[in-house]
Amino acid sequence: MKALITGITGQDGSYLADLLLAKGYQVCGMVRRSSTETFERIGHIRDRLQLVQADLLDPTSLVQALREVRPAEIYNLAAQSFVPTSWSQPVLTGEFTGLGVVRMLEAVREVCPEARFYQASSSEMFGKVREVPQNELTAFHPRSPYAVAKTFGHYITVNYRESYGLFAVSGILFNHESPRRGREFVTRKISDGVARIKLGLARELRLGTLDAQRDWGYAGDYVRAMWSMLQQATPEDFVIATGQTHSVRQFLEIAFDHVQLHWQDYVVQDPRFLRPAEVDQLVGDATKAREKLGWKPTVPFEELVRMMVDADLELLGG
Ligand code: NAP
Ligand code: F7E
Repeated sequence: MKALITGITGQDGSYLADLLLAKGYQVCGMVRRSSTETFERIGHIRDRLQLVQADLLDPTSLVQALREVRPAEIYNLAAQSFVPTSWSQPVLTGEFTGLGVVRMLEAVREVCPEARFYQASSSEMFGKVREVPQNELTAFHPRSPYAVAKTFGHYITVNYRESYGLFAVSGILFNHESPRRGREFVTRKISDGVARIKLGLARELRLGTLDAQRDWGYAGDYVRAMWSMLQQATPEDFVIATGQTHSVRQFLEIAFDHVQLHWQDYVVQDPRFLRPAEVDQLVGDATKAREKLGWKPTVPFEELVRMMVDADLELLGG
């Protein structure tokens, strides 16, 4: 089996590549041209991967990449994925995260319509939530340019399945984290900040709202769900979540407790990190995934927080 992963250099791309290699797949990653390589997360498997250069902004490059690889499965994980950047760069976010999906789908239609296609949709589409918890039937109310772009990506995937009979599925994944998470996201910002403070490398940690609540899971568990969705007899969309929600404040408490410090002594609330529109609380209902995919999360919240703090302590030499 041959799989193509767009966004292989990102958090999820690297865990998915680990999983598919372990299953015996030939794994190919789509990477964009850069003056410096961004292969930090795939360094440990670099010699087992085929990499092709293409960009979501350039349709010809996508067609060429698919012609070169001829994948049986395509995981479209590439996107501008940081919510605050979507307000400062809304047009680019729309291009990457929204229109990038239809460019990929058009390339699939042209080159390999028999391939199975996974789209990385997001719980951010629920935004100002209509019901609690959120499932596959919950209406969307996106609250950022990122979420609006993801909503387009979601519906265009559904539409190409219904219009052209593609095996195209959309995974509506709630927040998932790991030691490979980008440092600007709140979980990694906290685990990195706690490690720096503990090691005497920093004195404070500046954050936005501490009240926001998220359904946080472990990225290694979530890539298993992506793969399972493409192994089903019929293409369907799934919510992937733990079913539990915690506040940023609770994340802070566990992270600082783990190194025997009090978060109140170090955390400074900084209005620069507040958003023009906030998503206050997300919590997912993954009953369908449990019943049809046999999927369930394996890493509880407290363990995830401690895992991330320990990894950052080790990385910084503590
Ligand atoms: P990430 O770490 O930010 O990785 C994003 C990837 O997209 C990187 O490999 C990046 O490449 C690539 N990329 C960005 N723009 C591109 C372009 N124009 N052409 C080609 N590649 C491009 O994101 P992640 O956390 O792994 O998330 C994976 C996907 O799931 C994203 O679509 C994200 O929006 C979505 N999602 C994430 C979560 C979550 O909690 N993590 C939840 C729901 C959905 P460079 O290395 O070159 O920058
Ligand atoms: O924020 C609050 C912030 O940036 C979580 C992406 O993977 O998951 C992610 O989106 C919460 C928000 O993730 C800071 O206001 C407080 O309420 O870690 P985040 P996100 O926006 O939930 C979804 C599912 C995706 O699809 C996205 O791609 O934490 N918060 N203080 C902060 N957030 C950040 N980043 N930095 C702060 O200082």
